Amino acid sequence: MKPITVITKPFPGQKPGTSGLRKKVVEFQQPHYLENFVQSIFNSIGPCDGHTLVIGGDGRFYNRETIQIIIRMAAANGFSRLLVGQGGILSTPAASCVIRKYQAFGGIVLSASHNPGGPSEDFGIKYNAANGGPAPEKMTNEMYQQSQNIQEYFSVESEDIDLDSLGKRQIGDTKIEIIDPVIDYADLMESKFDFPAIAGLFAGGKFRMCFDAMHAVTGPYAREILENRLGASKGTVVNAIPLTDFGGGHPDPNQVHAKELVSRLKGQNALDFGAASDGDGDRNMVLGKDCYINPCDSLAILAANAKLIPGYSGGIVGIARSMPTSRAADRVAASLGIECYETPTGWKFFGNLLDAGKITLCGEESFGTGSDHVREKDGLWAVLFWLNLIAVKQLPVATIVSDHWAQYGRDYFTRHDYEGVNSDSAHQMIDRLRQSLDELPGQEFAGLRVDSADDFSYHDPVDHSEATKQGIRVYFNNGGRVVFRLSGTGTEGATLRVYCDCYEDSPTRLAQDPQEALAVLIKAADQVAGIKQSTGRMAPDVIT
Ligand code: G16
Repeated sequence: MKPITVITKPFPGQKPGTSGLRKKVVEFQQPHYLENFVQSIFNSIGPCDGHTLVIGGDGRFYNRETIQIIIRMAAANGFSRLLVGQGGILSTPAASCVIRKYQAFGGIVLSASHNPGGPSEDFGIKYNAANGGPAPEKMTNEMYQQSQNIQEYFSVESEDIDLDSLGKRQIGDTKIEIIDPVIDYADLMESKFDFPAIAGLFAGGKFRMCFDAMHAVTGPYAREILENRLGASKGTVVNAIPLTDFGGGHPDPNQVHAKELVSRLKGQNALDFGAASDGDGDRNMVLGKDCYINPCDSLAILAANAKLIPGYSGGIVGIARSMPTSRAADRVAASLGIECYETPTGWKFFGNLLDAGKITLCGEESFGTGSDHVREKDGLWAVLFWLNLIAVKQLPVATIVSDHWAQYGRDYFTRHDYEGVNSDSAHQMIDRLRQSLDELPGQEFAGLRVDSADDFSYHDPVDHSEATKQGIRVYFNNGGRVVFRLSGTGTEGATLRVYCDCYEDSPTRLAQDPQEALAVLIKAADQVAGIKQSTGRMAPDVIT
């Protein structure tokens, strides 16, 4: 092993977004590009001497090559122990679990989440801190600063490490352990949920479900937990083999990209339960027979029923949701007499609240739900929570959902995404909205009057940091709310997200199609922002 120092120059734009640095694979493949960012991570968290680092990814194209580079650089930067998922695999929640369990210094997770994979698609890299959670903004800002001033990086000359067989390897003084990526996570799940009760659901063969792993990272996890430990029939998990290009699909668990699964939950021979997870296993979509559960409702329903689940039987101390997420969870929190925190989009904003013991559950409209068991959102955890709930209640999913609405009312919610729009026009549109905030109250759009409007800022109650410009909120006189923001995870142009939600408690109006229930609000949103004129699009690309 020979240490090497490589002279380099900064690349512009190595600024982590909502969740790490996401770019096209070809951008990462430029000489020194990846190495610069990895060294910037180490410079901002260092000194690294004597510490343990966890490394893994979602298996997408360029995962393995990147892991070899990171192993060499981690050895050169003084880490004494590296825990690497076998085959280079670790789902995002499993990485969080492993970091916490082995008290690592932190971890590097390679993923562009739900974005497609392959030589001309997306890649990503993110750092998770010692609590197992995404690096907070202070840390990612420091990484960016480092990347803009970098002059050299450190590596070693050594052979590639065998990533496929479990066991110990060594480069110089650095010990490398190739670990089973599933077992620690599966054990953690078993400690939280009533596995015998869930196994009972599957035992009679009457309860039928399908889990679509979308050829992404959760396949091995779902097979071990659902089929091996809980006894679901073989074949319950479909698209279970992680592929570098996700089989050419889009590993985004929503009704558009998991169409086949959705169709199996409809009609005469419909399954009782369906679920899907994304590229790196932190998102979830859950479905019942003829029933789609909006992630905002899912968070509220899990919170309302948490006491029925062994891992949460002592009750929950608080809930948090991202600002654009509907206010369904707030109603549950109010009835439980606990706090519901409203944070900016991004799981990293939940970390402090979880660490400080202020919340137990948290979630986002973007198919993310989680708890204090790790510091990431967790797709399979949400699926198991639902299965446990169904096993306890012995009711169809649709009944659990409608019972919830009957008790709390329903927060209709939809998100309209305009993808790959011209970045300048999108920013100009948001700037225009920002400048018009004072004039909006009192104005009418599509027959609705604006009550108030603002640009969301967050004051973290734990470390007192401020996050500003986190989304434009417009509140209307019918109780409806529209939020406009630009995505921080896209890699092409800009993605405009428009979130609409409105509360309804009339028992006769709880079962509408959200697009119909929110039709006027959607129209008002278009008029307030001039979406069609600014984007040149007549309709959104994705509706969730
Ligand atoms: C990431 C973040 C989430 C966020 C989502 C969408 O999820 O971890 O907190 O809600 O992106 O963010 P944006 O609206 O900025 O695109 P993931 O699953 O992509 O890592």
